[in-house]
Amino acid sequence: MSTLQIIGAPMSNFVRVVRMACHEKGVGYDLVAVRPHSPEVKAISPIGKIPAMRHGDVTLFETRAICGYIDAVFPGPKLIPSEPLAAAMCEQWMSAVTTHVDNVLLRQYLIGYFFPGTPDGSPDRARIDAAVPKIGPVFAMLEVELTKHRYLGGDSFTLADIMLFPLVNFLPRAPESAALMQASPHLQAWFDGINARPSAVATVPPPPPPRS
Ligand SMILES: N[C@@H](CCC(=O)N[C@@H](CS)C(=O)NCC(=O)O)C(=O)O
Repeated sequence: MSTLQIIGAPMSNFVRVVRMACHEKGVGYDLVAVRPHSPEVKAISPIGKIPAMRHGDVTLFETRAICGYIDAVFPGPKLIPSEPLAAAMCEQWMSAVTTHVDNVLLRQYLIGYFFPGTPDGSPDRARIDAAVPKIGPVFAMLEVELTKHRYLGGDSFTLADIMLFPLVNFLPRAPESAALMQASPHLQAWFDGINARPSAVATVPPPPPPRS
């Protein structure tokens, strides 16, 4: 069978999702560690975002589509449940994570610290201050869910948990989100459990760029 290629830089939370899915399934892959909009990515994705995937003649972009393909094509534990309600819960949380949680916590908030775009590289206070009121409700939503269930949407580990995990991994690195993380014991316990899985250990991203 052709080698699976996962294309994208390992510090990307979405690339880590796809890599963790491979490790959970026991699927070997080659990582092509390139940045967004590089020729390798643009050859597959018209949008240029990472990850992209190549498997023989099959090429895909978009994390959910790549993970769905890997889950369906390869043997190993199912990451997307087949029982209808469990599948819907998994889809619900994946959608909430990729459209809302990622947008508020990473794109609106953390980027203000890690990729501020300021002349001296200092945190983008205007961006951070605008985002801070929005991050508390996201933490509260996750804490409520993980108080009700051991995992997102139920009591079994699924792709929804993988989708959220790499993002939560970044949260202790900025002060406001670190404080909220400490105040969210169920989210912290969920994180610690997944952080100990071999799929998480095998895909630890390189350190973020230094902050001034
Ligand atoms: N909807 C895409 C989002 C992927 C995404 O935003 N990737 C980021 C890196 S984590 C990226 O490529 N950013 C470059 C850009 O937005 O141009 C997916 O689910 O794969």
